Amino acid sequence: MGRSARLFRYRLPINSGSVLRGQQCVERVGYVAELRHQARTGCGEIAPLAGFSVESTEAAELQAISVLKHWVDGQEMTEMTLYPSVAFGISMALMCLSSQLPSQASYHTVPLLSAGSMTEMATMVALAECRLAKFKVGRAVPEQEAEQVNQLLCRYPHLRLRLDANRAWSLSQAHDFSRHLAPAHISRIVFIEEPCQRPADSLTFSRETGLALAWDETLQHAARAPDFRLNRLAGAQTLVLKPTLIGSVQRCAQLIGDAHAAGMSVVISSALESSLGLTQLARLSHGLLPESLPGLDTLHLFSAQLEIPWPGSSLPVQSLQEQTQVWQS
Ligand code: OSB
Ligand code: MG
Repeated sequence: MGRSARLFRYRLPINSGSVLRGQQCVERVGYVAELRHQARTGCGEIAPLAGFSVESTEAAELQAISVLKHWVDGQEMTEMTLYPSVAFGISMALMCLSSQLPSQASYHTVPLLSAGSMTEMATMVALAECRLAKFKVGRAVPEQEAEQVNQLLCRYPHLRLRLDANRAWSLSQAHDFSRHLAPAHISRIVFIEEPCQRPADSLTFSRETGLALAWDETLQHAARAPDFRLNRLAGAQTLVLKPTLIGSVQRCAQLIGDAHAAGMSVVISSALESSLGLTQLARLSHGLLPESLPGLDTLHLFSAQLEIPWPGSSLPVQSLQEQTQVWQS
């Protein structure tokens, strides 16, 4: 067959504080599967995210090894039910092996802002020439956060915002937030992700305020059901799709097609992958969603990149060879 494979475990220092409330992590652990066939190679990242993925790191490692063994032996893999992170990484490695992943991408993602980053000079410079940013809310008093959004939109008249509350609010807190938004700003909010603890409240909030709604947690959760149907997610304008939490590239493509058919937009987003996974997600987004800007601005949380640098990033790059090889065919 001429097939061989390796699995690497990486560990990279990260400061996830501004993105993951509560679930701080100081080290990101994940895997890279490397497939070889004759002179070609393809890599994919398998990195379950604690607090978001159902599978543990250890379970993903065991399953990845078993899938790689199957592949090296030339066995059919289509019948295997895989964890989302494993399905994503392996399908991505296969795509790369057969040169199906577009080599082009736009590496302009949507800058990720939080209240803390707003005073930083680098943020101000980036915003001056940026038309779309993402602002994390649901961390402080809703009224104050609305004020911050107002200030931001006043200061940068060309800016539009995606907001993300990660289900932080009750319906009444969500209304506290929207009441303090300047009415002229409502239309410059492209969407708000998961405003309320309960999805039903998010739907009510969106209907009552005219703020467009995006599902993130609700999508990742609903997509786990074996009988998942997209019509369960009706009422939102946008789906935020994290491939590491959804599954194979083919499944992501199917979901995107279904969402578009139902009149919804889709944004591909990071689950804190390393630069290797993030650059692949940028290429995937370019191929599947050429009109949509992905939410991949999470590399700055890391202190190092992995093997494939993100264009323009000055972070040091660790090679795959420096990581732990946990399996080899
Ligand atoms: O809440 O969207 C989230 C990253 C890891 C886990 C959860 C989330 C995120 C992000 C990624 O916010 C950035 C983005 O979507 O723009
Ligand atoms: Mg989100």
